[in-house]
Amino acid sequence: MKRKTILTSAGCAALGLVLALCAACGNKTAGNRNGQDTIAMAEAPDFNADSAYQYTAEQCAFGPRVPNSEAHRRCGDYIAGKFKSFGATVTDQRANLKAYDGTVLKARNIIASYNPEAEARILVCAHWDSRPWADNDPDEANWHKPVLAANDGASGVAVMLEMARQLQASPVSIGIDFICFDAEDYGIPQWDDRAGSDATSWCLGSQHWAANPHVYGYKPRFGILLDMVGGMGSTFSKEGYSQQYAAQVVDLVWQTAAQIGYAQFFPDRNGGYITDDHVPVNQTAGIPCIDIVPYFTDGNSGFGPTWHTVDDDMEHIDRNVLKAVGQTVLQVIYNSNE
Ligand code: AHN
Ligand code: ZN
Repeated sequence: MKRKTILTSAGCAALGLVLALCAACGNKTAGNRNGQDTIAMAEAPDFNADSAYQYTAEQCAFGPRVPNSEAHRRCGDYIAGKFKSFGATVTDQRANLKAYDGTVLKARNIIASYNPEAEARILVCAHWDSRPWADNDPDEANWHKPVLAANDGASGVAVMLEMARQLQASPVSIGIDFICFDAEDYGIPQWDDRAGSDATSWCLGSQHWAANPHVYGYKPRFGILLDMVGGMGSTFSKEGYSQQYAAQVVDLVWQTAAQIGYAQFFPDRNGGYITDDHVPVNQTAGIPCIDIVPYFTDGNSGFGPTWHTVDDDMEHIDRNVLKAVGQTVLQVIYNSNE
C-alpha cells in the first residue's frame, strides 16, 4: 500500500528517511526521538467541510427531528436516501421504545454499510434525533421547546455522510458501518422531578441496537461515536468511558489527529465520564468504542454554550470543527485499510 509519512517538526530529515523505510517495510509504527510511536499515514481523501456543513443544514431544514414527529420521519428518509446515493447498503432497524414518561417512540436506527461481507470492520456512529426540550436554555420560557440540534444531532450524521461520499469515490477493502442511532436525547429533562435519577432514559436507540445488533455476532475491531462534532469553540478531550473500555482506540485517534495537524482540537487531556451511545456499545455489545464529544471547561455546560438550548442552530456551527473531526476519522479508516 502507498503510504506517506507526515512529520510534525522540522529538522528531522534523517528520521523521516528511517520512518519512510519502516513504512515501506509495512511497519505500522516507528519510534520518534521522544520515544513515542509514530503512526504511518496512508493516503486519505480530503474531507470536504463545506459538504458536511451543507448536510448539517439540510437536516435542520426539516425542523427539530423529535421522535414521532413529521420532521423526524422525513429526515430519517433523507438520511437513508443520502447513504444509498453514496453506494452504501442501508438497513433500517425499527423499534417501539418506551420513554421515561411512558411515551412510545417509533424509533429508527439507520445502518449504512460498506463491504458488508468483509470480516474486518470499523463502526462509526452518531445519534440523529433532536431533543424535545431545550431544558438547559438560560430562558425558562424555552424549556419546553424542542432543540433544532444542528450540533447535538445533525453534525455527527453530516460528518458520517461526508465520509460515506468519500468512501464511494475512494473505496477501501475493510468493512465500514455507519450507524445513526435514534432516541438518544429523550432523557429525563431537568425540569422533571425525576431528573438525574435514571441514566437509562438516555440512548434508547443504541441500547436497543446493542442488545439486538443488526448482524448476528457483529464484532468490528472498534467503534467511534461522534457526538456534537460541529460546535463553535469545541475541543475534544479523552472521555472517561472511552479510556476505560477502549484506551488503545483513544490513543490511535488522538495521535492520528496530532500527526495530521489537529492537535489543538484533540488535546492530550482527560474529560469527564459521559453517559452516551458508546456506553451500551461497550457494555452490552462488547465493542470497544470511544466517544468524540466536546469538553468545555468554562461556562454552565461542559458541552458548550448552546447545549440543549434554542441556540443549537447553524449560526453556531463551525466548519473547522467538522473538518478536524471528519479528516481525523477518515484518516483512521484509511490507515486501517489493508
Ligand atoms: C447526559 O447528559 C446524561 N448525557 C449526555 C448525552 C448527550 C445528550 N449527548 C448529547 N445530548
Ligand atoms: Zn443532547
